[in-house]
Amino acid sequence: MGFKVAVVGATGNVGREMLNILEERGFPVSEVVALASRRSQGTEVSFGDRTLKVKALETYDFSDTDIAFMSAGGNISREWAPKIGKQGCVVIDNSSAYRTDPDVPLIVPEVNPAAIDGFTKKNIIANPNCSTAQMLVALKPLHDAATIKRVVVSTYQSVSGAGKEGMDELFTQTRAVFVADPVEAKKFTKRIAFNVIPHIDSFMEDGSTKEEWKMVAETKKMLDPKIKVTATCVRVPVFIGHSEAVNLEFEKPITAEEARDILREAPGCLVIDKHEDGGYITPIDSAGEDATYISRIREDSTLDNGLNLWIVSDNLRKGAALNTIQIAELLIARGLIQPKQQAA
Ligand code: 11C
Repeated sequence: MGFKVAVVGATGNVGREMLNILEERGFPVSEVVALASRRSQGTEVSFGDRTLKVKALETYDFSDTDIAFMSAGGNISREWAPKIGKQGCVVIDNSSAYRTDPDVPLIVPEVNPAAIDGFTKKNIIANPNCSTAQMLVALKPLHDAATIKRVVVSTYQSVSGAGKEGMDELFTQTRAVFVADPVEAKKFTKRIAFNVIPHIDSFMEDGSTKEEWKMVAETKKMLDPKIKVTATCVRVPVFIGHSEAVNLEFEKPITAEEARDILREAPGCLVIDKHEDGGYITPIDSAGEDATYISRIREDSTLDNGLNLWIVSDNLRKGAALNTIQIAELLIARGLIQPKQQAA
């Protein structure tokens, strides 16, 4: 059994990672098609030891394709996802375009797998924002055990979240600082090399940013609408791996030792929590890995039932490409999709 799959946005950071992960995990494909906008047509991308020539999204016929993994930005998704879905191809969309649509499931397989069954309304499934996905992988088992009331999270987000241009800007600025060239900020609003910027995505009316709002809205949709979330999202000069300092208030008592034991058994989680020099995870350790890592688990004595955690994951993998492929694996595992070519 093999599925014909298309990767839309195949030349971007996340698109390339999707191709890597499809191949690494041995996803059952009969054919893989790399798509991007017309101006990238003919560019070559790797799929295992093969090279795929990128085709133009605008002229591609999705009627015999089973799954489209989309990561080409919100505007492309808003225009194309409904058209692709109507052609009977299931869209798994990495943009923010459909995440709060009540007719579109927003899925992290370790968190809310059963919600995927509602995908047939639009044939679209949304993949959450990277900072929410990794946080919820760690929070879900703790919520099941002791019911989270409130989350206070500060993020330390790598430049790869802003795409290849973000990575290039950190590299170019760092080099410019060393060779005493003028430092130019184009992609980010201020210099990112040797700096941190408390601003990701656009500003909202209440003074928060869209990235912070996404962490609130997506947590409520996937985990529990009753949970209160407040977030501060910060860009840091790290290439890959988002980190999060998370403070949790629970309804029921839970000790750090209990939380550590729960997280050690939880799907997708890896606890690295030795109380010694280097006994914790940093973003550079998470790059290229699938796990959501949890360190610095400790009780917060300023709350009745409070815990602090440090959560780190590769934002291009669990935060984006890996989670979209896991969503497709979930569709198959739940018997919700069959290859068109086999059914015909
Ligand atoms: C960042 N989290 O690090 C963003 C990237 O809504 O999918 C992903 C934006 C999104 O800049």
